[in-house]
Amino acid sequence: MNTNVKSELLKRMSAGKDNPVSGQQIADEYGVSRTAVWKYVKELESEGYEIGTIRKRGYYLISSPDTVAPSAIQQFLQTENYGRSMRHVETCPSTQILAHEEAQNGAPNGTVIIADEQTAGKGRLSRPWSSAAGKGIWMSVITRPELTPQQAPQMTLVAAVAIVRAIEELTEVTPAIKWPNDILVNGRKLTGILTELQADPDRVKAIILGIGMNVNQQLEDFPEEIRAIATSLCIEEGQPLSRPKLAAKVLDYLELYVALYVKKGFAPIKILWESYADSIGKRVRISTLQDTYEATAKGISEDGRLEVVLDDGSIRGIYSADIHII
Ligand code: BT5
Repeated sequence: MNTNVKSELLKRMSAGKDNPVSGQQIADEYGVSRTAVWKYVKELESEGYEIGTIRKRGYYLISSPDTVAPSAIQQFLQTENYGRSMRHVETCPSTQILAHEEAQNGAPNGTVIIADEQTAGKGRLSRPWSSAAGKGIWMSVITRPELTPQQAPQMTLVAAVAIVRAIEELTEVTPAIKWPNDILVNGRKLTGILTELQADPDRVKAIILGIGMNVNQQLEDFPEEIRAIATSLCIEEGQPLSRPKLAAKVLDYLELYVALYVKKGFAPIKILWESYADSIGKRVRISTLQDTYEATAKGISEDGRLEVVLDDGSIRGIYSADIHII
């Protein structure tokens, strides 16, 4: 299916009744038949779009369904690669699993797997990720940056910066980043990132960025056990937000910042990241698989470790842990 024509059609139809889109013009521009355009219109209608027709002038959009289908997202995309190849499923255990398969089968850089619902969404260390149907953005982005496997963990921080920039652009909320992989709003978790790697010893084959964003949940949509710690953009803003628009904006910034990281190294990302970090300068409790201790967060190092000052004045760099501000 040529999603380019379909998403372009959708984009132009959004201009409203006064500016209908001529099917003939789209057909001419994209070198497809008039019937093919008509089929795209029918396809969009079957996906839940309400489309008006003005005789001899063309089509216009009356209303859109709440969907994260590729054409819904792609109409807003400004990327070169990210999100241009996209697979949407209604439901799956975890988009990470599908993304690993697709990556192994050679999916191109920027391929996105997105689901309306995950039945076994996963966090770090096999923790569960609640992924209510139709309420959030549950997606995995297959990236193939020219990085060494040692540089892969920084991609979590790159993704975090992209996500906060997208949220800032589309909403009034003030997001903060909690090292390494959480985006918080008013101290509650809005987004989690899971970075997984396919690599040879000295070369990255794919870094799969799993992004879970709570968008339109009400508090009761979250399982009881996370109601006190989770939030959604709808809860924070008091109104629902377009999931496809937000997904597209995240992909726009992700492509931009991954390119910046690959080209210029971690320094520019570090500056951005630290400007959004919630823990710098604060007293934190650090829990690793081995032990738990307290220290003061200082910043992040060039290789993405959280640097903390211990009570004896020594500095320690942490690769992986859970952090709580105390
Ligand atoms: C994460 O792990 O935060 C990474 C989450 C990544 C989810 C995405 S969705 C698309 C892709 N497909 C997947 O299967 N996963 C990725 P972690 O830092 O370990 O946090 C997990 C903890 O967050 C859980 O133990 C809960 O306490 C909490 N939690 C679970 N679901 C949540 C939600 N929807 N909102 C806020 N907190 C949640």
